[in-house]
Amino acid sequence: MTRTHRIAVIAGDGIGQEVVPEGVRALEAAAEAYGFELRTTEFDYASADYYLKHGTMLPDGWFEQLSAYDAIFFGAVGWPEVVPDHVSLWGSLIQFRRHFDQYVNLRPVKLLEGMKSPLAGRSPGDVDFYVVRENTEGEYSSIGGKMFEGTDRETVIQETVMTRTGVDRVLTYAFELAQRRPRRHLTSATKSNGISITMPYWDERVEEMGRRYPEVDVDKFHIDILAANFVLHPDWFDVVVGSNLFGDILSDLGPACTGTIGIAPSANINPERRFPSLFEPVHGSAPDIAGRGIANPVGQIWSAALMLEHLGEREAAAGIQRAFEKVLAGSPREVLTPDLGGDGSTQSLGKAVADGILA
Ligand code: GGG
Repeated sequence: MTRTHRIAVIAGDGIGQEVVPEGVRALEAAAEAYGFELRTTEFDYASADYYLKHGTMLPDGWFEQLSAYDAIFFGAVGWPEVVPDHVSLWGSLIQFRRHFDQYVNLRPVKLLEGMKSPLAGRSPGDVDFYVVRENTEGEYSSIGGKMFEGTDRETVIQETVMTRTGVDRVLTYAFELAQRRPRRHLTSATKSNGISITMPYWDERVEEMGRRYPEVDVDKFHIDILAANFVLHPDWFDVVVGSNLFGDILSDLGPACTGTIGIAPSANINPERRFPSLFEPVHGSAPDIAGRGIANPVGQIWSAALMLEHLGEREAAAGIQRAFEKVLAGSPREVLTPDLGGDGSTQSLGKAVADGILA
């Protein structure tokens, strides 16, 4: 019997419109090469265009509509000329993450053959780790308010939320991931000297969890020196777990150390599979290059591989991974996008990967 996967495709804003078709091209090639059926449905919401027409980022009934899919394949959100960034993010991606309880944001960081790391003396194999970002609470909270607006007593407050359930479940995911990796090493990111309530709480939970996973070697770092060590010693890391904000920052910094964030993928996962998980590149809508056809599609294509792995298509996921790694390692300039030192396009790179999947 043919395996069928129903995928909701949401390209969103800016370069999301350019890289998502290349991700879908890779998925279609994988379906053909590995013998499964892909049923994709495109949605135009979660975009500035939709907001302009409807005054909202999402339609009524989006939750029921997207719940009917096995996964969501997402591009990027953000077009600040039209919608303030916090309105577009809170009106779309954060709704998906929260309502579908996608409490793990898994972001692999890997220096691949052919990539030019800005770090001196680093070669493939030296950088190969995961950032596990808490994805439903933490610093991304809408609890707070403004007082005395427009006066010199103007006051703004925004709270950080950490719940025991929320912290423990993402730590459990990270510890279990570390336990399956050969090095069994977990690094926790906090700032417990300055942020004196929530961050020491996170540290306590790490210590408690560490007692349940004695075979995992645990390091705790303050975020500032951890960021420095991403640049100085990226080879130290295996699984790095952090709060919503710290995980977000580290998962841009990590890929930047490999040469470009254009290749970085992410999986917003509901590990219990009660709801669809969402797969998107780490990068945003990049208004500075949108519409020029030069965005790197590999972050989107790698996200497609993570999605297939989540859906149980392990061989197909590995096939996509092999294909883009080979293209990055040995393609002429005319295939590669400018962030990779080439003068090719989103489509030339996407096509080369799809051809590789089918080869
Ligand atoms: N594809 C990811 C995307 O659109 N990112 C926009 C952004 O600002 N995201 C913030 C976040 O991931 O929390």
